[in-house]
Amino acid sequence: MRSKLTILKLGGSVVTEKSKPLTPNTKAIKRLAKEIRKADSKPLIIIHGGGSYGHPLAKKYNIMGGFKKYSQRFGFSETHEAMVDLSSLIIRSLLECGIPAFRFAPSSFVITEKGRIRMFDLKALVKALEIDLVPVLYGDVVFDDELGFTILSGDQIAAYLAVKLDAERIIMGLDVDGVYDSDPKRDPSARLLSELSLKDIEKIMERVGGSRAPDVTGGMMGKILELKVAVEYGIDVLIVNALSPNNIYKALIGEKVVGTRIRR
Ligand code: ATP
Ligand code: IP8
Repeated sequence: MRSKLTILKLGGSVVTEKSKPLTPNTKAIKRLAKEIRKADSKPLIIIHGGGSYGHPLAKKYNIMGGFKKYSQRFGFSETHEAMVDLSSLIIRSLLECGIPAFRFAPSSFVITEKGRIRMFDLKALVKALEIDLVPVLYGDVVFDDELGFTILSGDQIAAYLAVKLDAERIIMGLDVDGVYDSDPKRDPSARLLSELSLKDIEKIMERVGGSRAPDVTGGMMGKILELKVAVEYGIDVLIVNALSPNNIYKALIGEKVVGTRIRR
């Protein structure tokens, strides 16, 4: 039987101003905390992305490509600290709204191998869920068996946890209404795909072509590639626009909301 666990991923495009380095979207963070409180969905794990906190630093120091020179160690630490800062802003807002949020820094208990999760110590996380804490994780720098270190995305964490903890659903909050047949920010005629099956995903991949490795594909394609694993396992995924007020609330309470539903 499913645990009823919900995994909520708040994209970096929502919790930060993605085009302005180290700029949070404080208004969205505070509103989302209120929506999450109002929905009172339990058990819940919140994961957030890097946006303008993690990505510019990770790029500057080429953390994704692995440990090549000693000077990168400062970038490794700075990227992590930026994520801790962003996470603190989010956790503070959640606490102020009466949500018992608790930080789990992935770099402390996850090891990857060529960017894919190899070891993930779930014990403390499970203990936290047992007492109704709301774990907050995020895309982070991580130690990697092959690369020395790399970047682990919040999307990979979301799919991994959903499968390992037998979650009921993953809700992804983004700055667009869902998955379109092309990037809606570049193509004004892009159409929203409100329902997607695994077969549809295969077709979309074929059309996009080339970018099959989730750790190098950015934006929506990388996301879908990561989520595919959870969908294959039977977990429902709902992608909604978290910049539109009440969408996350509605999604959490199971009310109909504009978005993309991905099912097996
Ligand atoms: P982060 O990685 O910082 O957490 P995020 O998860 O919020 O960010 P992005 O990685 O920025 O989200 O991906 C969302 C972006 O993907 C949208 O803003 C959109 O411009 C872009 N995109 C590309 N192709 C598509 C598509 N087919 N449908 C919808 N969005 C798309
Ligand atoms: O934004 C990446 O996580 P994502 C986090 O979920 C960093 O892809 C540190 C760039």
